[in-house]
Amino acid sequence: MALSSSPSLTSWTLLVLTPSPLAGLPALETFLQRLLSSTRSFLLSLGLSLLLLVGICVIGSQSEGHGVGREERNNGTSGLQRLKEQKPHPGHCPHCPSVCVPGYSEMLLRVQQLVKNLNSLTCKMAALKSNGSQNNCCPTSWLEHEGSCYWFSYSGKPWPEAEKYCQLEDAYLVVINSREEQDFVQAHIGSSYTWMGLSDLDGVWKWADGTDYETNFKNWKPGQPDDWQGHGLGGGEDCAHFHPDGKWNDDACQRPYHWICEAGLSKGS
Ligand SMILES: [Ca+2]
Ligand SMILES: [Ca+2]
Repeated sequence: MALSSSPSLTSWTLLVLTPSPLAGLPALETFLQRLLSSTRSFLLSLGLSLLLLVGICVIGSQSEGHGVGREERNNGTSGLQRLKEQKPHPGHCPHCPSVCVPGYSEMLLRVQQLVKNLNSLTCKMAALKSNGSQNNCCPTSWLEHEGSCYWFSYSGKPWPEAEKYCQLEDAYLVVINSREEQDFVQAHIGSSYTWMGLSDLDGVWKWADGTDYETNFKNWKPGQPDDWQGHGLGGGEDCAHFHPDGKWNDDACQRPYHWICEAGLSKGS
């Protein structure tokens, strides 16, 4: 009875309770606004933390500079160099290493890491805003270094499968172009035997991205490559890998070694 006596109220109730096909759009907008807002807040707080750390470093450096005196200034050592060269002083806190106040060098490393994180976040924000058209960042979990992105595996695969894995990631097994790149990779492979993008499956050594083998950087272990056939796996050794010390060896391609993918910096997601 009450419903039939209030037709307009019933209509409004139905209108409010019936989901509209466009109702998701404002909610999506609100969600995106909140997402952007929270990201901005995060960036802002990260920036403030960075400034605070830089301030602490500068103040600390200046206060120490008063005690260092003329000798160091005469030697021309900059405050930054001193921070880089300074080693932790175990005598400060011999019985509580886990709770020691970080030294300047450690603080400098943290500041540098914060700067890297901030750059990465800024890059990803720019990519988000441009809907991916201006993407110069490495994907999450890839390391950026000197214009390339690197991904280090946590498991092992035969060389052909590792190469396939990288190709599916729009990348290739790592190509070492310089001593500098060798040092970077070497610092991240730990104690694992690790495949690189170098093979001579058809009898001629070739890099995975077409880099010329003869003129390119090399770091073979003495006596390698030797195409050894005594391993009993059939054939010789046609795929190159890093030893834990960074030196290269050719080995049977079916061995399940770790691997590294490399891609240009334009790769991102
Ligand atoms: Ca390379
Ligand atoms: Ca060998």
